[in-house]
Amino acid sequence: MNDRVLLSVLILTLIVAGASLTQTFILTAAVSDQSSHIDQLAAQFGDLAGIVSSLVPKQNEATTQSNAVYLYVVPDFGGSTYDAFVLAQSFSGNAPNASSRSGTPPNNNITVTHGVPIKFVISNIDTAILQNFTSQVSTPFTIYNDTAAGQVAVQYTQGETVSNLAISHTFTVPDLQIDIPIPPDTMVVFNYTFNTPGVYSYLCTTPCGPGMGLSGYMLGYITVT
Ligand SMILES: [Cu+2]
Repeated sequence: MNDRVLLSVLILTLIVAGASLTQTFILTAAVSDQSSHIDQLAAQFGDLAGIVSSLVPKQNEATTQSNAVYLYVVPDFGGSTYDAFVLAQSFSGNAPNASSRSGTPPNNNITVTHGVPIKFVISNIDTAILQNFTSQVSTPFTIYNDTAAGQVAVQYTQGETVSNLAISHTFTVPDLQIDIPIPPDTMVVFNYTFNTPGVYSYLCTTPCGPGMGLSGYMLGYITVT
């Protein structure tokens, strides 16, 4: 083999090796792109997937009295801007459409027994900030936030003043001075013992859209037996 042939073989080898390297690089880039895209989707739809899976197994549970009430605040539950309080156990699996007024409004009415401490767990998947809440606490509550460092609980005690807390909604029972602020993307927990049987309305007082004051959406009733 003379020098010229040797040089040609060398150049050809370099071209083939270079092409193969380029191909490997493109493939690797495509794969890592795709997995970061999947991670992004998972982060974006994590909350939604969470609520769907938590609602589905409870569809057929009886709406019996219980010492714990699990309530979700779902943005746009009844169509665009119709936010709602949703009771997991009475959700039929079909998303209602409040704006067209078709179908039956969802049932978010609660039944509890008087004299028994009831634990309310309100999970808010709405990320909107609609009001700055300032009030003196009459019913103590705890707000749970998920942060990069884990879950952070902030307790509010009776008599304490809440100042300019950024919230999406409230859980308010006007007749009983219950006024619980609900910040975006949080879980709010409080205990309450109803002393007198009767029917009490609960509602959101934050201007959050046409679901306000609409039974089955941002308004429901608590029957105390
Ligand atoms: Cu609201």
